[in-house]
Amino acid sequence: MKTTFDVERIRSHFPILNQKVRDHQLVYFDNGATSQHPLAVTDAVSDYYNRYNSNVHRGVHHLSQVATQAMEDTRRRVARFINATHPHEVIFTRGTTEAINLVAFSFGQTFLKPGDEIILTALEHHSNIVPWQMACQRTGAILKVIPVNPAGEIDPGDVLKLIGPRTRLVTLAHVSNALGTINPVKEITRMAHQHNIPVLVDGAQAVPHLRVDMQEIGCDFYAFSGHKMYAPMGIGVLYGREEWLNRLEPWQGGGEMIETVTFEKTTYNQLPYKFEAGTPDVAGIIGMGAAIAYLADIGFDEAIRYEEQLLHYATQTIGSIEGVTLVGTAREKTGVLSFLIDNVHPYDAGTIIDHFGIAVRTGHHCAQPLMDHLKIPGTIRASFSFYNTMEEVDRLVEAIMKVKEMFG
Ligand code: 7TS
Repeated sequence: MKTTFDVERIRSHFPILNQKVRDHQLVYFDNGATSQHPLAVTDAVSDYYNRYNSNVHRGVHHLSQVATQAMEDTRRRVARFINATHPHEVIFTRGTTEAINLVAFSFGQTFLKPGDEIILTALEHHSNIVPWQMACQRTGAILKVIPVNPAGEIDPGDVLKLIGPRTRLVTLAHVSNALGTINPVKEITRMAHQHNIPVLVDGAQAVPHLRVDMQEIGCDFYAFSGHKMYAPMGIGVLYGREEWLNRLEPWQGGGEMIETVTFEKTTYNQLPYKFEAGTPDVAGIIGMGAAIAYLADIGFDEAIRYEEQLLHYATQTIGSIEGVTLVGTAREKTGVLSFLIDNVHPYDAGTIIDHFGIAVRTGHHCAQPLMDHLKIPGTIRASFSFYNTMEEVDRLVEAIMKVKEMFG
């Protein structure tokens, strides 16, 4: 298959890819779990530690000012990247998980009462299930689940059926980590808003593969992780619409989130600092800024198109192997190919595939309710990045043939 995307040049930016694993050139198909990092990101992080490491917001001294400036530049860059209205709608968190927990805690505390309802889908990652269950335990609210069809799609009509007078929030993944389905988040947000219900979107698997635009989607909250989009581990973002963030109480107390403190009373800082208690991960934030700049440098739109071709090629080649069943065949998909091999447990298949130096993930992908819904124990999941190649897909095809031979 022909493509104009210069993948060899891109690969040279990722030194980790150039290594042998079990005597084979590494094929890294576990990008859904975490992506690798270009030199632009690791250089930015080491530059921070080597040249201007300092705590932010607290010092009048030079280094502190430089670090603070770099952090706030990144906040503006993130805001532009996702088309937020204001930089202060970008809250830095440890990742998607923490971002969702923040909303589940703060929103739950103020807005959930016994018998209230949270709507979510059957294909959520545990990170977008468990925090809501915990909020329900604290408040007496309950969860309502949007079903998934055998292709791995949700029907917006089902959302409408579930919305009722007690619905307080709708939450769903933009892209399923287990199946790759792109959910109709814009349409669902519009439906929820017609009933004045806020929407949280888990964008962990979307941000690396799609252009996400807060104005276009229209959602009230959007969570994502740096480490799945070429930025360091331990940094992530909660986008929140200003009016919603202003209505929520802080969820952690500490330095930086306050305006004044006495033993009698504390008043809180303005956005975004109200939600950023304690010393932030400045290096991670700077690395995230570098990752976004990197995506712009390589031509993110072209990279996205290339990933589409890659997924298409993998779907065709792997999907046509006899005895392989694709799991998740939604019309709109990105990033992920999940499959099963007849009579082979996903774990055994993954172990053999690893012997060929190919990193895939096997299991329930932190989406156990989805696996139960589909009545399968798990899947083998190849998840892609723009640094993967068609030849690597061919290597996976060969490895699958070997698995079949061994279990034949
Ligand atoms: N939401 C989705 C849709 C995810 O895919 C993940 C991580 C998370 C939330 C949690 O992100 P974190 O960065 O806070 O951990 N997904 C996966 C995965 O598919 N394999 O490993 C982690």
